[in-house]
Amino acid sequence: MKKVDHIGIAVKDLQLALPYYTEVLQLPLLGIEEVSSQNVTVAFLDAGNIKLELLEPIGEEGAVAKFIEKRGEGMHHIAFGVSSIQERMEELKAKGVQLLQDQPKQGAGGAAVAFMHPKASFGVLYELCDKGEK
Ligand code: CMX
Repeated sequence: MKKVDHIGIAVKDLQLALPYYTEVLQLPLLGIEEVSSQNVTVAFLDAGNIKLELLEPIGEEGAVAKFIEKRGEGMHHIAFGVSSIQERMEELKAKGVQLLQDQPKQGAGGAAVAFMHPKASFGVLYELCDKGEK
């Protein structure tokens, strides 16, 4: 794992949550994007070395909607920036780590993403995020 790329935070309503981040904490808003493969609308904020990703559910079926229903708003996942995601996934699988999919999916900004089951990571949902950078 090269570095933490972003921290995902589940919110019920992006428009309600954003002013806290942009006006109170004064973090620059980098962009807002709908990620239909994950049933979320996301907003990225610049927090120095890493980004914060606010995740608002679209509909009631996705992972973030379920998370908020069960656990409320708050920290949802930590994303590691990686290169060659398929190889990283194979390495993790060989070490017995349960991944949540066999193939990477398309995430925000066109990155290839995959998740490790939180049960495999002592209660933390980790994402691998490959933006094609070396
Ligand atoms: N962090 C830590 N633990 C989590 C968690 C999270 N974000 N989400 C669920 N869990 C825990 C639950 O508390 C539960 O633990 P217990 O069995 O002790 O109660 C266990 O994992 C199973 O969870 P669940 O509520 O039964 O929910 P599901 O099994 O339906 O889904 C998960 C959990 C992680 C498999 C699902 O959320 C998933 O597939 N996540 C990956 C995709 C994703 O999160 N996408 C949204 C982000 C998109 C983006 O960044 O663009």
